[in-house]
This record gives sequence, structure tokens and C-alpha cells, in this order.
Amino acid sequence: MVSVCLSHKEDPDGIVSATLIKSVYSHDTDADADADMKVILVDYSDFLQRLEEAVNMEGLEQLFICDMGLSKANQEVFFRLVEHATRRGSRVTYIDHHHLEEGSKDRLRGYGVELIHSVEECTSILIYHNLLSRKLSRFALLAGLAAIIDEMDDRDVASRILGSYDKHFVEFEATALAYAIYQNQHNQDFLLRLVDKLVEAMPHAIDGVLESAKEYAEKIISNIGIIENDARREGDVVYIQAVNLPASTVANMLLTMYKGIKVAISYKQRGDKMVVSLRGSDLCTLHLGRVVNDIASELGGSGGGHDKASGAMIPKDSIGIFIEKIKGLVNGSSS
Ligand SMILES: [Mn+2]
Repeated sequence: MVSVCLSHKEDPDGIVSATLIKSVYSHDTDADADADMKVILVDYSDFLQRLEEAVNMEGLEQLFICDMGLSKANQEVFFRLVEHATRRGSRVTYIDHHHLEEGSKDRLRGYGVELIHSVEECTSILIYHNLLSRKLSRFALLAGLAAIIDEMDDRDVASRILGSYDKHFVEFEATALAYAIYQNQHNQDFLLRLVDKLVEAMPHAIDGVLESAKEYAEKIISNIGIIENDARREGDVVYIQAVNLPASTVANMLLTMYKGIKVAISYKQRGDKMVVSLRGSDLCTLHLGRVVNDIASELGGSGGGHDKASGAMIPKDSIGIFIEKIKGLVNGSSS
């Protein structure tokens, strides 16, 4: 028999969730040490594919899915896969804090999925609060670190936990962990080792964490310099090509560094495509998700998102036109 925890690999909430689930499982079952839990770490690009592999595993006893939100784009396939798993007799537990329609919750329960969902606390806190029979303070602290990076540290359970610790200590540990995770997004072995080591050690004490965090911090400072020198501001739009950081990270940095603008755009080449990320300030009244969806489709790409945060994937050579169109909408309108 095999049990699987499929969790989000891009931030501390997903990594800590996997650590907590592993510890619940190894303690709460009489399974011998060999019958351990397989951890699969995913992002939104390979989520459904890895989920499909998991539900088709021979002898799948239990499947935990943590910190992966559902959207119109992925939920039908998600439903089909978890239904397939419960029909085959696997226990499925879905734990998440992203928005979920009431109808979707009903459907999941109807398939026999155990649902632990709330938008009030991050996933790690939900696991700590609802699934852990041994409420070890070490695990509470870990979940608190995840909450800090998810910006949900002001919530009931998270703030109660974090209130017991020195503020700078928890911020230091949370940031070291987050930066090490960002720096190692393409290093599965590192991330899986992190899941295991966090059971017994704080981030700073785990081999490679502070070194990786330092490398990531160096990327941040070099990008601040690049933005200061090379970002172009035209009217209420500022934009720059991202180099060694994700376009989304650079777009966030632009928005923070340029006060008074409406839209920040960063783009990064991937093969013959350009990955584009946009952020809107409080002054922006355009719905960026919708306009980006339209413009990207016109250019033969795809895109969408929220009103103040959106993204697109477009043919590499059309980035100039893409920016012109956004500038036209932002600078030409009274928005
Ligand atoms: Mn989360």
C-alpha cells in the first residue's frame, strides 16, 4: 500500500504542509517505517499531470492534496481525477485556503473527498489545527512561518501562534525558508530534503538553506540595480525584461519601486515565447486579467488573471506590440 502527499512547491505553505502531513501520517498509523508516505511537489504547470499519476498508483491507500487552488481552468479535470481515486477505494483529503465555490465543495464531498477548507488561515495552519493530534509547538511554529509568507499571519490561529515568539526571529526564519525555496524551484531533491528536515530543524539549521537564501537575496539586490537603471517609464506604465528572477517577482518589485504608476509589466523569454506578468497599483481601474486575456489572444497567445495581477504567454516577438497596447489603454484612458 502506498500513501501520497501532493503539495505546492513554490512557497513555504506548500512545503510545510507536506512536512506536517508526513508527520501526521507516520505517527497516526501503525504502518512500519517502510510504508512511508511519498511526497510529490508540484506547481500549477504540472499539478494535474502529477495528480493523474498519483491517482493511478498501484495500491494507493491515501492521498492528501495540499495548498493547490482550483479554478475554472483546472477544476473539471481535478474533479474527474479525485472521483476516480475514491471509486478505486483510495481515501482522498483535500486541504486548501484558496477561494472555492460552494457548489465545488458539495461536489467534492459527494465524491467522498474529505475536505478541509477555509479562506481564513493558510493551508499549513489548517493542517496543524485540524489534523495534528500531537500539537507540538515546533509544528505550530513551522505553520506560523508559512502564514507569514502567505501574508496570513494576522489571522486568528496564526497570530496566536506567532505571538509567542520574537517577531524578528520568526520573520528571519520565514524569509530564509522562502528564499531557499525560491532559489531551488528547479531542484526537486533539495525541496524534498527540506520537507524531511523541517520535521526536526528550523530553516536556518538545515544545510543549504542560508546559502540558498543568500544567493536569492543577491538576485534581489542585483535586480533592484537593474530596475533602477533600465526600467522604462512611459506615462503611467513602467516595464522591464526580467533576467534571473521570475517575471512575476520583478513585476512586484517594479510596483513597489515606482510610486504613482498604474501598471507594472515584466517579461521573460522562455524558448520562442515571452512570459509576461502585470501588476496594477491602486490607481489602476482597468481589469488587467480581462484586458490581458483579450490582447494575448489577439497576438496568438493566452493570458488572464485577476484585476490587479495578471499574466500572459505570447510569441516572443510580439512583446513590443503587447506593451504598446497596454500603454494605449492605460495612458489613453482616464483610468
Ligand atoms: Mn498557501
